[in-house]
Amino acid sequence: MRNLSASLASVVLACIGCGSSGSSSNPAGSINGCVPSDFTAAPATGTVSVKYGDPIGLVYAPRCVSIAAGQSVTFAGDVSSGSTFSVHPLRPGGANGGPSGTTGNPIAAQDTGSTYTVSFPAAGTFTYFCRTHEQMGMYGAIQVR
Ligand SMILES: [Cu+2]
Repeated sequence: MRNLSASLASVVLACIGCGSSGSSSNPAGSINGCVPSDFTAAPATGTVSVKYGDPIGLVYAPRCVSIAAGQSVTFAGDVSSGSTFSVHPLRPGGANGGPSGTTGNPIAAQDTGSTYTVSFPAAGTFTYFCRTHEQMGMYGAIQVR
């Protein structure tokens, strides 16, 4: 009986993790958890920073960002918190097999280092995710106008 209780507790805990990251952050019609109204406009000039990993957690922030064509985005992990691409491998595309967005995604896979800057020359909606934590809601999208 003790083993059964422990098993049930594990299942419950696992499902709490699923519920908090899955359906609620990836509504129907969204792309990597972003609906059109989610895309926050970045400052009109300069490089936009998207943070990831600890200390903010298994997320990208901002998750849904809107930039102008020609702007760049820097994915920036806090090394002192252990947030690198080794821990959070960056991948272009739709998380959990979802829609990948506009073709010609300029984001390249990253497995080492902690910061990566990528330029977006053309309009579209470009997706990315963490290969390790995509099922936990670690993904986002960049809308280029
Ligand atoms: Cu990750």
